[in-house]
Amino acid sequence: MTKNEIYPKMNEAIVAGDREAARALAEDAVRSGLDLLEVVEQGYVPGIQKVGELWERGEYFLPELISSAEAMKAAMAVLDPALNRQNLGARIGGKVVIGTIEGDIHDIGKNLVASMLQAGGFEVFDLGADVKLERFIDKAEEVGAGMICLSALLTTTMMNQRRFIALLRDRGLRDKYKVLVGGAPANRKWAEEIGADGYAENAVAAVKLAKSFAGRP
Ligand code: B12
Repeated sequence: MTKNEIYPKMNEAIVAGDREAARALAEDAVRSGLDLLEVVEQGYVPGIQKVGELWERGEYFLPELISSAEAMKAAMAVLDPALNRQNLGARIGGKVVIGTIEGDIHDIGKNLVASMLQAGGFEVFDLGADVKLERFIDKAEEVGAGMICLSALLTTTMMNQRRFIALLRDRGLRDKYKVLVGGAPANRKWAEEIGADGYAENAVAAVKLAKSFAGRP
């Protein structure tokens, strides 16, 4: 299948919450040697964005959302190891700790950013979702990370991004780490306001920014 044939099918599989199709199409993409970063951004991400719009218009409810999220995870379970294989030996970007912040269980966007960072040559420590603020710091200290990435999808939990930076300051560690924030309610102005080092609106932009912090092209 060509890109023009397969991307709309990936999109449809996510919107329909069809795990089996999402997984099979991802396997097809890997076999065909497609650019997997492009597959994620142009094949699957528009699907989950469409799901968000349907939810906002009241056409989708929780069960549909969960099915679509599961379909997205099924595709990423195939793509992640393949993205890693493409970049074996290229772990030159440094170590990154990432997670969805305390109180927030949304992890699709965070997973995408983690996958893309990994594909971009970073060693990624993904703490999952609903991660306590202290745990980000403990992990970063433990593994010697240079960057901490905080995802938040709720206007309530984005406040924890601010609290996290305050906590880093209190512990005298603020200058030790680059802190990147993201998630739908965040923006550049928010990042500046809370004293984060950067904000990126999607996974590709996040990788670019992380590379610039690591001094890489
Ligand atoms: C799917 C979804 C769910 C799924 C999550 C499944 C999962 N495993 O993640 C389920 C059904 C579980 C869910 C639950 C809830 N949800 Co919900 N959910 C969504 C939905 C439709 C899509 C989110 C998504 O996955 N988007 C696709 C990804 C790819 O985009 P993304 O997350 O924004 O990530 C991209 C960028 O933001 C960026 N990025 C993300 N993280 C980071 C981090 C860094 C460091 C950087 C640099 C970049 C970056 O890169 C990503 C890739 O491009 C949104 C609607 C929307 N428009 O966002 C609502 C939405 C976020 N949910 C909402 C709500 C209210 C809830 C619930 C509270 C509902 C409820 N009453 O129970 C619960 C949350 C419970 C909790 N404590 O967390 C609201 C939030 C409203 C608000 N202003 O706070 C939204 C906006 C829907 C709405 N309009 O009402 N939800």
